[in-house]
Amino acid sequence: MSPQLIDLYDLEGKIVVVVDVLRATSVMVTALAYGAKNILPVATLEEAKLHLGNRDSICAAERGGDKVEGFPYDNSPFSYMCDNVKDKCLVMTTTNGTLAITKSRTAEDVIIGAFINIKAVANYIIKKNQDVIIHCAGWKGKTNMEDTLFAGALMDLLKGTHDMACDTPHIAMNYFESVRLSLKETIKNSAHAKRLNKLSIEKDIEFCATLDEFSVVPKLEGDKLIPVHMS
Ligand code: 3SL
Repeated sequence: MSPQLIDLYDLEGKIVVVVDVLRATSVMVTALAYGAKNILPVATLEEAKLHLGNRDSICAAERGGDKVEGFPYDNSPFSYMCDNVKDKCLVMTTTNGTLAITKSRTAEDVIIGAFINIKAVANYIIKKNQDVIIHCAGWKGKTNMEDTLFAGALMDLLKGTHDMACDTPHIAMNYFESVRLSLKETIKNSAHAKRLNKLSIEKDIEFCATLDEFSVVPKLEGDKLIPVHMS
C-alpha cells in the first residue's frame, strides 16, 4: 500500500509491479510507447542534474507536482507524446514513483504498471507464472486511492492464476469492485487529483485513468527501464 510498508515483504524471487498512476508510472509507459530507448529513474535531483546537457538523454524532474526549475521536462504524459523522446534515455526523478522503484530493487523482476498498460502487465505476469507484489507509490509514504485501485484492478485480472497471500490484496480488490463502474470519477476525487487540479492538468488525470492505451511493459534491467512489448 506504500513504500513505508514494502520492507515488511520479502521481494526475493518475486515480480514487483511498481505503480504511481498519478503520474510517474503513466509517464514511463507513455515515454517508452512513444519510442524512448530506456528510462533511468533516479531518486534525487542531484543525480538527475548530472545528465543535463547530455545529447542522448532528456531530463525530467518533479517535486510536489511541479516541474523543477532548470529541468526541461515535467511529469505530464502529454510531454512525451512527441518525436523528442525517440531513441533517447529519459532520466527522471519524481516525489514518490522513482523512490518506490529504488525500494523494489531486491526483487527478481521489477516492472512498471499504470491503468494505461494494465492488461499488458497482467499478461506479462501470467506468462512468467511467478509470485507478485504490487508496490503502490502512494503519496509521501501514505496510501492513496488511485494506486490502491490499480492494485485491485490488477488482482481482478490475476484472480484466475494467483491466490492472495494476505489481506491487503483482498482490500484492494474489494475497493476496486465497489467502484469499477465509476473508476474515472472516483480517481478524479482522489486527494492527488485535487492537488493536480490546482495545476490545471485535468487532462492528465483523465488520461492516466484510461485503461489499456498501450501494450508496453517497462522492465528494470540494471539501473534502466527498458520496453517489453506484449502482444
Ligand atoms: O510523486 C510522483 O512520483 C509524481 O508522479 C507526482 S505528480 O503526479 O507529478 O504530482
